Amino acid sequence: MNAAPPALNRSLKPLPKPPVRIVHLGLGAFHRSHQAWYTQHAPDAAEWGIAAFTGRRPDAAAALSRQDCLYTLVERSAGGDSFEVIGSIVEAVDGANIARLCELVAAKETAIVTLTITEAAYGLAADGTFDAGAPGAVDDLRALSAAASGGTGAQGSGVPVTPLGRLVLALARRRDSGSGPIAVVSCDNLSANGEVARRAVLGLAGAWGQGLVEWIEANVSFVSTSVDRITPRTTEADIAEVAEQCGYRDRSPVVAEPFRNWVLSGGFPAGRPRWEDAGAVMVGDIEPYENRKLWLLNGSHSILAYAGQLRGHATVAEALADPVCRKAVEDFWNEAANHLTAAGLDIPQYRRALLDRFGNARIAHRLAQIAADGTTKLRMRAVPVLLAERAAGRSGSGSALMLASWVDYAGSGAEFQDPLAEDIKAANGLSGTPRVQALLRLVSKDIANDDGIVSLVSGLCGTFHAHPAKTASPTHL
Ligand code: CS2
Repeated sequence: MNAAPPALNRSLKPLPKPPVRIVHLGLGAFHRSHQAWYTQHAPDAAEWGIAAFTGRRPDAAAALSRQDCLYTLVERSAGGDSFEVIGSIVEAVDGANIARLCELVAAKETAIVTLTITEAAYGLAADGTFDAGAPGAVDDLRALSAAASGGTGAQGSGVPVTPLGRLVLALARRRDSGSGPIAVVSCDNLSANGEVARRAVLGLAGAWGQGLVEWIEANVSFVSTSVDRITPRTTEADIAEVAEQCGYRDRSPVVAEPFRNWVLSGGFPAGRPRWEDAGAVMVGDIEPYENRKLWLLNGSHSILAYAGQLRGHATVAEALADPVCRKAVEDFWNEAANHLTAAGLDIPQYRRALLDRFGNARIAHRLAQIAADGTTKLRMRAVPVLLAERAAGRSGSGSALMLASWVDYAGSGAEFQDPLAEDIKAANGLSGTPRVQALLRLVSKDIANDDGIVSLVSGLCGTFHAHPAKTASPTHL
């Protein structure tokens, strides 16, 4: 019988352990395949270690800590896998450990806080404003007040629940410690994500009081980024493959496509790694890049997620191979391309590359994973293109079809996560056009108030049929 392979840790793989200068909120697979990879590949990697905090659950931090924060990045191309041990994360912490978060953010050496906290976690209302009455904000404000009056940090008192609540408290500690300016870098798929982060942080800080708003305005640089690397959830088969191919036990490998992209815009007042030498791109105006990625990649992902599942598919590659889904994607891309005209975007090449990336069947990217948080995602992926098409005098049916596929999916009985799940349930109690309108209102008031759009979307409902429908023929395509 073969002996069990040794566990992955820093004595097995003695990688350098740089000092913490980056704090990350949202320790998950994407952070590990993307920002941690870029940090490891920067030429000054030896100076930049990451302390990564989990979101709701401590599990990922516990698993990673057991192997000294090392993990294997499996780069999965259509032709095969390659393996690399990543060591740029040097501390993995339970997100509820607010004392450690405050200590690290307040430390002079810390220069950057990066965020992958999901689109929905920014908690802004559909019109982009901060809502102090939202459930997360109410709980956070209670906790922040307890912290300000000397809360112990024990259960419930002084421990903000949301990542942004935690960040606001940690920024207050940085101000108190006099450690100076810092950059907050949003790496979530939102347009103008730096600006969104700024609004959310300032909104909460303002509602809390404490004079923090002025300090943040003067000392915190909110950097906008466009991030890209398809990173499906790790499976038991991936874990077994790493053991077999690498000869060690890694309970937390991460799998990603070979492609990666990071565009950043904004200042780093306390310095940053030379990520550009690892392929990141620093730009003055991020909007064209951001829209290209959010619309072409994420938008078509959402179409595939809803239409694909309605037609009985489970992964991106399966759905894309279905001509009905593929046509819906191409139609939407044609609409989006009308509004992606900045020099250098090379949309035809970008589309070709996407077809290759999505078609990589060795990456089992689950549609159910992409279907989550539709109300927040569609607001950025479908609505801007739809409104721009209509403003140009065209119907916008390609973008409207993305919304219709979500409306149908929301009524299909499939289980899915959404920050407005309760409102979706209530809207589903209606029928016909009023139901469609109530659902669209959760995505954007602008479109729900436009009768032409509501009737366009209503007319497109049913295009992909209810599942199981792999064999059904399309009616509208
Ligand atoms: C996906 C993204 O889950 C989703 O909504 O569209 O996570 C997508 O895979 C990444 O943005 C790729 O960079």
